Amino acid sequence: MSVSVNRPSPSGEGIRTDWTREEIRALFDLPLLDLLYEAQQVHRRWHAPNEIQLSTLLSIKTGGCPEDCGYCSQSAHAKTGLRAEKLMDVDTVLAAAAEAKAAGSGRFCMGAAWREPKDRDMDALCAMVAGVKAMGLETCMTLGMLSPGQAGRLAEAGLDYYNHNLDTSPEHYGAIVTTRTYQERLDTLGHVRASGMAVCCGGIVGMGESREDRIGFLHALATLPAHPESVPINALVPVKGTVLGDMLAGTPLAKIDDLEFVRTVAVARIAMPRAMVRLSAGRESLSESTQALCFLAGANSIFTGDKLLTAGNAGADADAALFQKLGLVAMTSAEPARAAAE
Ligand code: SAM
Ligand code: DTB
Ligand code: SF4
Repeated sequence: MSVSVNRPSPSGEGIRTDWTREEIRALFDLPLLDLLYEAQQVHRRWHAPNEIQLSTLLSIKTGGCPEDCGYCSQSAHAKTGLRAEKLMDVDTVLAAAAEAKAAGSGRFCMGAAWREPKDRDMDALCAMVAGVKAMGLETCMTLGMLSPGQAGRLAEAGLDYYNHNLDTSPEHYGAIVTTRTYQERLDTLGHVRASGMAVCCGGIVGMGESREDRIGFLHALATLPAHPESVPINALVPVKGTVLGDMLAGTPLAKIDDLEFVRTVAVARIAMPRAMVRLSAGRESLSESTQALCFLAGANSIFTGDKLLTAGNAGADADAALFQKLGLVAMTSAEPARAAAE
C-alpha cells in the first residue's frame, strides 16, 4: 500500500489529522531505511536537524497516587516502597528551576502523583508556574486530570504546556489502567486545548503491547482534533513492585526491541510533523547508537539530569559526551526552528 506522507507547506497546509490506521500500519511496515529517509525529510522541513531541546523534570508531589497505572512506581497500588510526600513548597520548586536553567535547560516540567489536583492546591501551583516562567524557562506541568476551570487558571498563570498521556492504544489501555478511562484522558486533553495551553501527549512502548497497539496509539494521537505540540515517547522503565515491572521481569518482553522503538519515533515524526518528539523515560536503556537513530528518526527533545520523576536518567556528563560525538547542540529558542519550511 502506498502512503501519502506529509508534504507540508510553510503555512501548515498538508498537516493531516485524518490518518487511517492502515496508513499508520503501512508506515510501520516500510523497510527501515525508507522509513528513516521519509522521517528525516519531514523532520528537516519543520525542525533544525541538529538542535535538541533540553527539558528538566521535577517531581513536585511524589508517591501515594490513588490511580493504578501498571507501570508507575508512584501508584499506591504498587509495592515499590516509595514514600508518599506532600506538595513541595513554591521556593523549593523555584530553586530547582534556577538550577535547571543554569545547567542549560530550556524547559522545566513539574509532575505530581495525583489523579487530579485539588482546588486548594491551585494557588501554589499557579505561583510555581509564574515563578518558573519569570526565569525565562518554558513551563510544563503534569498533574493528572483537569477540570476546565483548573486548566483555565493554569493557562492564566502562564503555563505553556500540559502533559497528559494517552499511554497506549484504546484497546490495550484497560490492561494497563483500570481507575480511569481513555475517554477521561481525552476529556482532559480537550480542556487543556480549550484553555489555550499547548498539549504534550504521548505514551509508553515496551509494556508487552503488540505492534498493532503501537499503531493504534500513534493513530489516536495523530487523529486528535489538533496534533499535540509535544509527543513524549517513553520506553517502559520496569520498576520492581509495579504490575508491569514484575510481570515483565526476566522475560524477553522486558525491553522493547531497539529498532521497533526507532520505528515508533519515526512514525510519530511523519504523522505529526510539527510536534516536538521527546525521548523520555527509558533513554538510559538505549545505546548511543540507538539514540542517534532516534534523532535521525526525528526525535528532537530529551530530558536532562540524572533523575526523571523517580527513575534514573542519563546524567548531564553522558549527554554532553553524546552531543559532542553526534555534533548536536542544545536548542536555544523555545520555538523550534522551521528553517527549511520558511
Ligand atoms: N499523575 C499524572 C498522570 O499520570 O497524568 C502525571 C505523572 S505520570 C508519572 C506521567 C507519565 O509518565 C505517565 O503518563 C507515563 O506515560 C510516564 N511514566 C510513568 N512511569 C513510567 C515508567 N515506569 N516507564 C515509562 N514511563 C512512565
Ligand atoms: C512523560 O511522558 N514522561 C515523563 C513526563 N511525561 C512527566 C515522565 C517519565 C516518568 C518516568 C518514571 C519515573 O521517573 O518515575
Ligand atoms: Fe498516578 Fe500518574 Fe503514576 Fe498513574 S502515572 S499512578 S496517575 S502518578
